[in-house]
Amino acid sequence: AWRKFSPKGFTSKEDFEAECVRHIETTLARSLFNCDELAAYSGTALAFRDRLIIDWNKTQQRQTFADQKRIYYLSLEFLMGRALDNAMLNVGLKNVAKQGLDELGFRIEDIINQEHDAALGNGGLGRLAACFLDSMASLNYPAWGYGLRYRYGIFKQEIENGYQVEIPDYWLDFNPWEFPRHDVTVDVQFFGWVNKYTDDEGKQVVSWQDGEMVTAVAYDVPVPGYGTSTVNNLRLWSSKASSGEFDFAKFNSGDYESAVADQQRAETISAVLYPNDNLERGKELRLKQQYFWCAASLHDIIRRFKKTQRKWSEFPDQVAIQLNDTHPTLAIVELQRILIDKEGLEWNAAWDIVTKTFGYTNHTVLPEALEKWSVPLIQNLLPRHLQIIYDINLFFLQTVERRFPKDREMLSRVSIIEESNPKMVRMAYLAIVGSHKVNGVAELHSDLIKTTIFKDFVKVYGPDKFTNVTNGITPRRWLHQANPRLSELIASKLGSYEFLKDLTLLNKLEPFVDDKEFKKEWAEIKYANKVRLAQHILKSNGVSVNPKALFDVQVKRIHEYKRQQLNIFGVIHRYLAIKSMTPEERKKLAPRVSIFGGKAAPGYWMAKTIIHLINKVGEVINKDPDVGDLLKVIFLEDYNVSKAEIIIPASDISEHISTAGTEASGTSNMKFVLNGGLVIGTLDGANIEITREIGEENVFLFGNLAEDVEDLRHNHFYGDYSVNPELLKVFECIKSGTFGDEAAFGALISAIVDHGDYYLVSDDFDSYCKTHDLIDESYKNQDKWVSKSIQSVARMGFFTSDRCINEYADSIWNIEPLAVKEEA
Ligand code: 26M
Repeated sequence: AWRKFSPKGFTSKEDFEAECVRHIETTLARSLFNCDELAAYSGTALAFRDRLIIDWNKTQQRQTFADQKRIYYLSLEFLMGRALDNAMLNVGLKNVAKQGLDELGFRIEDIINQEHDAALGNGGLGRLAACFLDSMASLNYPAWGYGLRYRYGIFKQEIENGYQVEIPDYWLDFNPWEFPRHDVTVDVQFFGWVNKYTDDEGKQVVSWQDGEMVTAVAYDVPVPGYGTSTVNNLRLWSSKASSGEFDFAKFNSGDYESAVADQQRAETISAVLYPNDNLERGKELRLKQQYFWCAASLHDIIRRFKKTQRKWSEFPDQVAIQLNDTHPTLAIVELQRILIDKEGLEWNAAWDIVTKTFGYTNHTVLPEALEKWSVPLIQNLLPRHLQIIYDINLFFLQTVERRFPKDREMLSRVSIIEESNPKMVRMAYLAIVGSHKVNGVAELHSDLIKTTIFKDFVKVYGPDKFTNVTNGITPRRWLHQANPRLSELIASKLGSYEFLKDLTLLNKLEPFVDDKEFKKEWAEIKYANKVRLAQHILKSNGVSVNPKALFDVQVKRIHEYKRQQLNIFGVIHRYLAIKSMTPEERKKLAPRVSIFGGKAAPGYWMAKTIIHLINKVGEVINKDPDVGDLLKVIFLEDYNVSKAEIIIPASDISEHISTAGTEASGTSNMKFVLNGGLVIGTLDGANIEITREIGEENVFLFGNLAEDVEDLRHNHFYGDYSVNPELLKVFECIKSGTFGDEAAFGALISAIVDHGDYYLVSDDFDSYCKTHDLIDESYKNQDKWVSKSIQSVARMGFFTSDRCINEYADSIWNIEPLAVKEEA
């Protein structure tokens, strides 16, 4: 009977308004008289949240009742961005809200823009996790995400005098999308010592004693699917001091300050997201974060498993855990510890369960990004885990020895322990040994890990343990939400929005590649998106750019391997060319806007220098009267998910120009092409598969191949080698002070001239510039350009994260969707 009175949520415009107002007045206790856009956002979010909660509860009940295998996606990063627009899309009442807000005197876009991004991630890896959650819910997989509830997400970037400045991102003031579960807690132990003894019955007992306890508190975030009532759960852990007797004793004995200090130390664990991307620094607090989150998540998963009353051997039939990079590798050790120390299983039986449960995804081959933790650090923080790691290694090396007798070299190469000083635990090796499947994130990358960093493990386990799952992106956010007009145009030709669920249907656009009317609308939408970005640029940078110019975009984390330096050197090269042209020659040139965006890790000095150079080059070029509209250089501050949603639909060309073999996949390449942009790129990561799908004629490829990189690097030191002369002219220009403060940029030049040009900037420079000239020529033929754009979109079906998740489900998780009977 209570169901009758339970909130069903609104369906009409009037009911929406009533709900929105009710929430503003009662939930938020605010007067309608000063209802600003933030209040309207809050009311709208709460109204949609109510609708989600109903389906969320049902989904959780249904999944519990079905009692089948679940997938647990462990990621230290979930780069979710904003939630409201996505909630509206999935609930399906955006239009109702639009009309309602209109009547209340608001524009829905302004209301959506009030929301703070949930920026709990650095870049590609974190955004991939967010796309995966969207796909798993949309495909009705029973899936949970587990992560950390950072108080501070990735820092906000400001540019001051051309330099990056980091501002803390405190984002939790008002977050209607999280639900604190103060009753769902796990106590997590650190430090202490290991006690091995024989109990009264003569049994060997191992116990991890004393140390300190920190409590993990669950915060749940609903993850709605598109076109389904499935709403999955993202569980984020927050740290707080345990309210054990220990603390009470301190408070009571008058040691108030130290008790408060303990509390703060506990809360520090989930305080801040580490802002590194592809760089490992071995900080103790980072290891604490990792264990805290792994221990809490595993405890939670086991608690749920135990309710089913099954035997331990059935654990892998109920639970699949996917490790997003090596960051959660301690979960492997923790599960083994629980099974043998707490549940009394034999080592082998336990280890069999562990390896059947875990899968490991590798996201990088860069050596500086591979996690290693020092043995003394682990010894101190997690003494029992270190013993188990040594045992895992011992048993592993014994099997290797049986297969490769007397190959001592092999043993030391594959050992989980690196015999350095101090000794180090190689987390990727531990992740491989503890998982049944290891995957890379694009074909080239998956091949490379098998032939380079993990080649010995292919010899040990055979090739079948290693597989590829090429990344994908969710077309809901990256097409429909970011580019509603393009989505609508596509739907008008395809007859429905079904392509948002089955992206391969985009191939039905191919017949329109030469349709005049369709091409006109297609081009108009791109132009409108460029006008919108131009407005944004004017507001944020004070620079007026011509929306008719070719928009050339590179937005991603700043890293030497991604080669933003190649791009800005190319821009300077273009600037010099323009300066030396006659007015007649200039008239023939296609106007360009070079747009950059991205954050540098705060400690990554070279990356910060690249940002500085881009900004200084922009200052000079943008006010040079010889150049005018022919070239503008823009650095967009604080690139994040919601900025990406504006920038990506507005690009004509985007740059994916990493040194071949270094970018595992890239995912923004997929987003740009799906939005009708063309790409310039190296034969790296997913660029290769994108080219295969959309056709070589639709991609501007350049540069050396991955297979040649090693020899080229060698040649820089030992061959008859000289830096590209056109690039040297660029360096002369910088050194002459054209962009001010020439000393500031010396390191960028000497990395190439004096230090071996590790990223092959000089080797690829000529090919890069010539390809840009080709782009200029192609852009002049707008008709052909638009056809390429349409044809590319038509062939992008493969790159949906739905396909990707189905591949994981089939080849790694062995899990089926849970059918939903939709109510009439
Ligand atoms: C390491 C140590 C301390 C703090 C942070 C880190 C760390 C954080 C993020 C290390 C690596 C991190 O992410 C790496 C990453 O984003 N890799 C990218 O993954 C994408 C999804 O698979 C790929 O598309 C990109 O090519 C790859 O660079």
